[in-house]
Amino acid sequence: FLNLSLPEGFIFGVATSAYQVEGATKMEGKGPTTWDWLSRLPGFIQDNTTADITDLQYYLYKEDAARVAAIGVTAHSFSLSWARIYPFGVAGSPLNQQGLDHYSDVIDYHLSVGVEPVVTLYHWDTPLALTVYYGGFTSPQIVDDFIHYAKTVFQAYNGRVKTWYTFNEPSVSCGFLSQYPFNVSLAPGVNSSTAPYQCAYNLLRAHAGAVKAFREMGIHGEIAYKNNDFVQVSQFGLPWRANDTDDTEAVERHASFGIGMYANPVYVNGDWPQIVKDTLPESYLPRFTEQEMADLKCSADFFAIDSYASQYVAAPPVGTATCQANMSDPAWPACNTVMLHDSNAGWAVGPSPDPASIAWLQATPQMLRGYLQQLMDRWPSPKMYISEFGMDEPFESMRTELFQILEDTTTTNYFMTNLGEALLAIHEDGIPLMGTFSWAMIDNAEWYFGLEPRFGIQHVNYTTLERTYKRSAYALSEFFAAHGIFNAK
Ligand code: GCO
Repeated sequence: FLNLSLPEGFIFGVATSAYQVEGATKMEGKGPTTWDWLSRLPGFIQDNTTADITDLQYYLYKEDAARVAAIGVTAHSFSLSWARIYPFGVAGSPLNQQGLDHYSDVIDYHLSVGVEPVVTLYHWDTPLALTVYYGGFTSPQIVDDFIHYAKTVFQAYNGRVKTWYTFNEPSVSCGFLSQYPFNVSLAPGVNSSTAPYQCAYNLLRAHAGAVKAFREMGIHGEIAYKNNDFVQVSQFGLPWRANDTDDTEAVERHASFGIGMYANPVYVNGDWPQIVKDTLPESYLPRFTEQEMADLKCSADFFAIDSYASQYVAAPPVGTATCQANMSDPAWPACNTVMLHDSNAGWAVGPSPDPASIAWLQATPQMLRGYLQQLMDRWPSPKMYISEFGMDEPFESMRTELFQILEDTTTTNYFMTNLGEALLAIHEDGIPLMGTFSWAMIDNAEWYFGLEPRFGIQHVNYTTLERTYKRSAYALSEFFAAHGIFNAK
């Protein structure tokens, strides 16, 4: 008989990020962000929407917090918009008190309805001034500016926030730099093939510096960053042929050039993975000083993973599988890993036949246990969160009536299957998982893809801004209540 209870204090969380839900992009002293600008470039966002309004959570945060409290949610992971607090981003430039006060109100309101505020400092929305001025994270100047901003918010919200993140998915914000159209011209001295590595180097030093300040200032709570994989968004690999040495090496490279670029310095030894150092010359990838390594090592109190999809990794050629170019490892041949979706595994969504749904998201909840095990084997930590998981419902955009849209049965199945695997991971494998955060609390602006993909467990009518729970919201509520986790406030 399996004991399938959840540990006491397990978090029933939902997640959002500032750019994706806040709207109000020009209100109350906020400076423009790089995404505010990018979303105005014709054709940059697939459906030509901006996030100027999106959910208007900037003004509707009380409704949103209360609505998730009502279904039992115990935490909301959201990000602060740096440009609301420092409109120009630069250390020593004017502070926007209204922005700082706004998030203070947001935090207080969440606490008043029993929803723990989980705060991320940076979820990709760089103040535009920093991008224009010095190329954002491709410049070492960002390190001091970020630490300065971090200290301001630590001080302001200390004692009210228990869980903090410096960065969301650094491998995505750094990795996709090379695809931004402005990157080369706006980052002097940094060419687009080295940009992801300069970014990784600067971002990691900004992370370590912020965590050092957090600890020196005696800030209450725990801090980490949110991991994900590199080669493609959130895809993690297991070897396709279990005992094949080529496939095992492919997995090793995939992991090292992916999560390992960030997790190795923070959770292992303060340094880049060996395989990465052996491959990339210093001109590509700056080396850390002794002091930087000391600051990086153990600069996280727990391990957080944004877990969406996983695939098998193989060394090519394997059957008819498509070849995946590895943008992070220039020393590898163009076709170095093959990403395979296991269509025999009994859970095969994606790439969805629905042209409107997200192509990269190949949901494979049946692989979650193996995935979590690999993470803990490679980058051990006393505590783990699934800081995001979710999917957009296939064919949702083809449904015309709200009552049809609300029946997000595939997404519901995805959440339930993942949570079932999570229970087994906790009880059978001893994974120290202490919370999961569903992406997303509500439908929102999905970066390049605009408003069309709907990841929310609540539907948002973008004309009236009305929110409605979907099937998945009720299912999550019932699952957690049945396992003794419910916001009783
Ligand atoms: C991410 C993201 C979210 C996305 C989500 C769905 O961190 O990748 O935090 O911003 O919207 O992953 O694609």
